[in-house]
Amino acid sequence: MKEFKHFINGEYVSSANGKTFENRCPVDGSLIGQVHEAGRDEVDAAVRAARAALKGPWGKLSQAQRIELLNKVADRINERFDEFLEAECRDTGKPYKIASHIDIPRGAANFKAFSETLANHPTEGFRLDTPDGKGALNVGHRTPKGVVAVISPWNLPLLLMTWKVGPALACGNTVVVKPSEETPATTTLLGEVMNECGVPAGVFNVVHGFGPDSAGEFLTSHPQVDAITFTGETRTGEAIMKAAAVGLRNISLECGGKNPGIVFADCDLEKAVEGTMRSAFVNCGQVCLGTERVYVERPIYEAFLARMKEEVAKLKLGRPEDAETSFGPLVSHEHRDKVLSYYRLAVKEGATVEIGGGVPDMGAALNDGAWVEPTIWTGLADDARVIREEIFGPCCHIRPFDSEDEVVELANDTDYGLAAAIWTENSARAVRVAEQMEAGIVWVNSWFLRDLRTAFGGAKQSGIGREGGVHGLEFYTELKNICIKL
Ligand code: NAD
Ligand code: 6OD
Repeated sequence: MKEFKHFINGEYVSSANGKTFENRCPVDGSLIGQVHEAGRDEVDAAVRAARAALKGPWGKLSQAQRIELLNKVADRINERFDEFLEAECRDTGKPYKIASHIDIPRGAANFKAFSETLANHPTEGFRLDTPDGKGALNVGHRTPKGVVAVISPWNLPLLLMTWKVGPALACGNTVVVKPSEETPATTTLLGEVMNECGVPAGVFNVVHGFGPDSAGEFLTSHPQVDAITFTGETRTGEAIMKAAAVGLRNISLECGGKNPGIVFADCDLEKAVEGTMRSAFVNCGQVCLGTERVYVERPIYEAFLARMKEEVAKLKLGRPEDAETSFGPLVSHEHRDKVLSYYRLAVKEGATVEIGGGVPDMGAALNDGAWVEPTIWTGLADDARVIREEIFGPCCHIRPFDSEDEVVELANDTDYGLAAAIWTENSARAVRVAEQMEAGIVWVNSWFLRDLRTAFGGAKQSGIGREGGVHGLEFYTELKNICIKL
């Protein structure tokens, strides 16, 4: 039985209020352990530790020394790869095959990539002509924002948490992380790694708990927090934005999506099927960038649908550690209830269930897990709730279209604006359509192909701000202009 404690000022601590909650494995519903739930006292202690660390040894390190430490953290995650992998897959149920290629390697890479970006980022400089002819030099100087609150979700727990912690620390900030209540394990383990690598106490802190009236709310409303970076649902983002308004704290929001995939008749059909399969079903469809609306040009619509159904039928449901498993359970029974409510709604709204639509029989050992079938629908109206609301499950709706203008309008007809995927061998068309997408990220003939130097974030209700590469510098640092009269 595991016990997940808070990590504050370099030490694992219990909650003074004695409150804990259960952490269960979604594969079979078994109990993993108990998680301590932070009260205001633990959150306050974590924020104070983070603030003190800004002025301690951490604040005195040069950029090169910080980068060296963060490289060590990345290496140590890789040395303890199997422990991170096991912990992540137990919490989420995701297949080892996927987490060992995506989640854990990116968890490590996030500590290297941003350090490199920072090390190579030029200082801004302008020479100003002045009436006396002597001029002035303007030099941009960046300082850390201070204490950054990191609120992360459960779908890619280590990847999405380190995607924020990596750049925050590279820029010299300190952090207090509140991981999702569903997935406390890898964030807790990272505390050990920080200590092993000699990261000073108070630089990386973790508090566990829920959102409202719990650790999430206590942290985001703490007056000593200077900036808040959040990944999660749009409605939660709204609540956090309200909390950030008090004291005008900086905020970065990476929220939900209802992303379109656009498949033109001139695509490479097999590439488009393979990419759309991944974008709809990898991680059991629990990826914010995933494709829940697929639009296919009419001449290849029937062929595309048939190939998708063949591939869905081949998905191998099973235990995370089995080498053949390509499809795991949803993260929790609570999330399964939500996804299944959309499965029922789709039928009520008139969908044809092309494949799936229910709960698979996994056998006695796994039937208490949070399993659902991968599902494809057709025939829904464009204003159906299933087409408009984010489901965050292994499902997509496939609809034919007849012209480029029509599909651009359909794709953009959403409150969200995170990502889009376009499948065509016509590069002029690809660029033309990509430029019209109301989304922060557009992939052409690919999906989730990540270059960490690029901007990441959403338009419309998918978020505010951009992280990644130099864009993270804007959020994680304060840019000061120093003007020197010559
Ligand atoms: P969620 O919004 O329910 O929870 C995210 C985190 O916020 C959790 O740690 C939760 O405890 C905390 N939280 C909840 N209410 C809070 C409050 N009032 N104050 C402070 N903290 C609070 O999201 P989730 O269910 O964990 O994740 C799924 C959602 O995340 C989906 O909508 C998905 O699209 C989105 N997501 C977006 C991105 C992106 O990069 N845009 C990436 C991954 C997931
Ligand atoms: O790859 C990333 O950096 C990233 N932020 C991915 C987000 C995935 C959403 O579920």
